[in-house]
Amino acid sequence: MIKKIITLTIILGISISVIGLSLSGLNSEDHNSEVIGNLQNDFIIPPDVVIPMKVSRPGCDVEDICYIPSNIVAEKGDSITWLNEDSSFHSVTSGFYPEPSGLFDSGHLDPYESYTLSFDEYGVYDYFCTLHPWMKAQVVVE
Ligand SMILES: [Cu+2]
Repeated sequence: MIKKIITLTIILGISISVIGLSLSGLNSEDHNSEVIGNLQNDFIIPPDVVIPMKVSRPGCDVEDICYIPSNIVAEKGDSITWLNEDSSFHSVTSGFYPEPSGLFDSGHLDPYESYTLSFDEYGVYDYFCTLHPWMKAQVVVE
C-alpha cells in the first residue's frame, strides 16, 4: 500500500513537472511573440501625410482633405511618409492629373501601405492620385 502511494506520488511529481515544462514552453512562445510585436511597433513610422477614408469618391476636394495635410512644408533633406488609410488603392504621383511630371510616383498603394520620399531640392512639388482626378496636394520644400 505504501509502495503504491509512493509510486503515485512519483508519477504525480513527474506529471506536474512535465506540465510545468510545457507551460513554461508556452510562456516563452508568448514572450517571443511579444518581442516580435514590439519590434514591429518600433518600425512603424508615424506618417506625415494621411490618405483618409472614402476619398475614392469625389467630395474630399471641396474641403481639400484628399491628402491630410494637403499642403505640407518640409525642410531640404526631409523625408515625407504617406500612409494610405483608405480601403481603396491610391497613388502619390508628381504633377497634375492626368500628366505625371516624372519626378516621383508611388504606384498603386494598397490599403495601409506607406510611401516615403526624401526631398533634397527646394521647390513646390504638386502631386495627385492617378486613380482619382480630384485628389491633389502639394509638398513645399523650403
Ligand atoms: Cu486615389
